[in-house]
This record gives sequence, structure tokens and C-alpha cells, in this order.
Amino acid sequence: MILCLKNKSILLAGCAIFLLTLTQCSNAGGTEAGNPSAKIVIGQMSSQSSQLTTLKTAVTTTCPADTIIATDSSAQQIEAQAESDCSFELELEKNTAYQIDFFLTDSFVAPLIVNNGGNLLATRIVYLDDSDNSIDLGVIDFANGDAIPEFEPSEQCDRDGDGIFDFDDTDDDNDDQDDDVEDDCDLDGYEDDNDDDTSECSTQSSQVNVARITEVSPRNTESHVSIDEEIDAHMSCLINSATVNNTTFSVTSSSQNISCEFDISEDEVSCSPQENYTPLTRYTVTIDGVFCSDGTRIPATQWTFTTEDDE
Ligand SMILES: [Ca+2]
Ligand SMILES: [Ca+2]
Ligand SMILES: [Ca+2]
Ligand SMILES: [Ca+2]
Repeated sequence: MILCLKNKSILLAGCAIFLLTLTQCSNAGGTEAGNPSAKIVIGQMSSQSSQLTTLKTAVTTTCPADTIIATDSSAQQIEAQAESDCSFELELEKNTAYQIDFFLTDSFVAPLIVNNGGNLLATRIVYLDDSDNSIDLGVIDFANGDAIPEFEPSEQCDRDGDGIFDFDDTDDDNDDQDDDVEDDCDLDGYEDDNDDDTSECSTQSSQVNVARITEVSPRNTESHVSIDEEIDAHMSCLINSATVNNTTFSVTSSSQNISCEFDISEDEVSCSPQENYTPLTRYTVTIDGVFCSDGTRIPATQWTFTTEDDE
């Protein structure tokens, strides 16, 4: 307990010094200051094993990851190295969406999983606003192949600047299109307005007010997907559950047909795979023949994901 308190006060002192340094830098107004359009994202990785070993041995902290990589929709990457205390600081671009992944000695460890709103699927895509505020992810827990932040970025970003943070704002970009029907024509998790690569959009419908699939998980082209991961699809209408079955909602690889057990709630379908996916394999999800409860047919839609290397 004393150790914790002591550590905490050291940490606080460290933060205070860090803040002072930051203030001095910005007050100096010199050209050597960091990129003025940068959005700082900080976090602290937690590692249970390091706490256990600390009790028995000298203070050797083992971090879950040594490298943190943020990738935007055009595949531009920004990298940060973990400090010895497992903290990190990413210097990202404002008003940009990223997926943030953790690596250890060049091997993929986990994606950062966030919630951008109560009626949205958990996702790997973090949307940053254009304010100068930095984002604090807090302590990041690693469990079941996911990295879960203590604090949601969407509770610290206000993309339309109306005073309501994105998590609680039902229309983050104030374009009169609610977040849960915001267009993402290639279903890769980056909304059209924040997607620099929509080359896969030709096969998808992307019209407002047309019944369609608005969000999926795993998202299109996602990799490192767990071999037992649930598949979720969010529609723009209430779903006629009688039209959802293993023919109208299929999951296939070149050598496997995965059967689903479906759970349908209003505008969302979830497929629990009845067998594990094969590691390092590309799967195609096809929805063709699902109807809204008002009789409208959801346009046939297809997307792909690739499974993790199961070790
Ligand atoms: Ca807002
Ligand atoms: Ca929102
Ligand atoms: Ca909107
Ligand atoms: Ca997109």
C-alpha cells in the first residue's frame, strides 16, 4: 500500500514536471515545438505479470507491448515506443480516424477496442477531433486478445464542437445524419467523411435513407480476428428475424462454411460461429436475402476479414 502511494506520488510528480515542461515549450513559442496540428494520445499499459514479478524480484517491468502503431484509412502509420514504465505517447493528426494496434518484438499483440457511442458496435476505429486537448486512454488492460482503455476517446472528443462529447452526441459531425446510420460504404469502420480510401465502395450501397447495412464487426478487411469471434451487422432498419438464416447470412472461406447461431435484436444481427475459424484464413460474409420488418430488402452485401495466427 505504502509502495503504491509512493509510486503514485512519484507518478504525479512526474506528471507535474511533464506538464510544466509542456507549458514551457508552448510558452516559448519557438519553431522547435512539436507539430501544432498534432493530437496527443497517451496511455499506460497494464501487465499483471509485471506486478507479480515485482514482489519477488527486482523491479523489472514487462510490458505487454513495446511498440504502438496508429494507422489511418489511407494506411499511413504513426508509431510510438513504450517507455520503461509501459506508458506511451502517440503524436497523431487532428480530425483523423485511426486504428491503434499493439506489437511486441514485431508480433501483433492486440488492437485497441473502443466504444464510440451507446448504440454503436465496439470498434477498432478511434475518431479524433481538431481541438488541442490531448486524449488520455488511462490504464489499458489486455485480455482475450483485446486492449481495453480505461477512458474512452469518444468521451474526450467533440468533433462538431457543440459541447457534447462524441460518446453522448448522437450526430458527432452535425451533418443531420445520426452516427448509427452514418455512411461507411466499404464497411471498413472509417465513415465516408473520414475515409481516404473508398476504392472498395463500388459494390456497396451508400445512399442515405436506403435500407442498408451501416456497420459490421469484424469490419471489412480487418485482420488478426480471433478464431471464435462473433460477427455483428448493424442495419439501418428493424430486421425481419424470420429472414435471417445460414443461407441469407453466410460465412465462408475457400474450404469452410461456418454455421451461425443467430441473435437478432431490432436493428442488429449477431452470429455466434458454431466452430472455430481456421487461423490466418480469409473469410467472406455475405448477406443476401435479409429483409427489414417493413418488407424492404437489404441490398446484397459482402465483406471479408482475416483470422489471427492462433498460437
Ligand atoms: Ca459534439
Ligand atoms: Ca456519438
Ligand atoms: Ca453525422
Ligand atoms: Ca469506410
